[in-house]
Amino acid sequence: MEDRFSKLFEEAKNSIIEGDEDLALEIVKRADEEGADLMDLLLNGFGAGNEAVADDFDKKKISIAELIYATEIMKSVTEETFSLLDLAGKAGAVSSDKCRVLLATVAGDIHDIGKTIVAAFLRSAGFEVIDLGCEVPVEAIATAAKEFNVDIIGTSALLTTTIKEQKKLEKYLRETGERNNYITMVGGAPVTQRWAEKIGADGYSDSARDAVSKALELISKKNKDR
Ligand code: B12
Repeated sequence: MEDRFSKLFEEAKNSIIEGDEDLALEIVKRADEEGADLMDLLLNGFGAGNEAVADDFDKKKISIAELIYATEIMKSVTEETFSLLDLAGKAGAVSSDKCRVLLATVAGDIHDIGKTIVAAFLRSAGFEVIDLGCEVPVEAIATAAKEFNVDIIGTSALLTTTIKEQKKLEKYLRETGERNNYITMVGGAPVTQRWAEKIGADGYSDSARDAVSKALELISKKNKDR
């Protein structure tokens, strides 16, 4: 972040903590006009606010209603940022030699903020992304992967009770003989490299930035192995 924008980043953080949607959207507009890095602002300005709210929720300082409210503002800000960066729903805008990624939050899980950020990073790196949203059952993920002929399937799980869906997907793909058609990637707060290895997924990352480099690494490895 450039020094001249440090106040703006602080204001962005506070707008999420204070739950002030008008101010948050006004900050995005101002940042765009002033030439700030909007993705940096989203992740490290508004994102810092999101983390602070998450911490407060974990420490029981705020209620679930306040958390949901802050989350909704974070989503509006994310949408506004993506639309200014022309990243929203860009599937199809990429040439056919670019890699196609299917993303979904697994069945029983409604957490989609992290996955949406991963989708935006992949799109900005030139990947074509099909985002199936949240609460997506394994069978639906596999059907869509085949229909869209994707290279990578990435799943997100935020609950200790739902990460087992990632294991279920690996098993399903193996049993239906489709496992070798795809690279699989897993993510979400409770997911670890160890978990990825245990279930037989090809890649794991704990951040959107690393998800892009991991995806590129796995694609180039697959191309070499061909
Ligand atoms: C926001 C939030 C919510 C919001 C979700 C809104 C939304 N649309 O997403 C609301 C309020 C709706 C919610 C509901 C619930 N939540 Co909640 N929630 C959170 C919270 C505070 C933040 C999650 C978040 O957005 N993080 C920010 C993003 C950017 O990070 P991220 O998701 O980890 O994603 C990054 C990486 O993991 C990675 N990544 C993510 N996905 C992928 C995918 C791939 C392929 C790759 C490569 C990488 C990758 O890149 C991302 C970007 O850097 C967490 C606490 C926490 N500190 O994590 C609890 C938390 C996840 N929730 C929790 C719980 C229990 C629930 C509820 C069951 C209700 C409740 N009692 O709170 C319900 C779940 C309902 C359901 N069926 O899903 C628990 C889970 C506990 C557990 N061990 O299972 C947590 C940990 C809070 C807690 N300490 O209790 N929640």
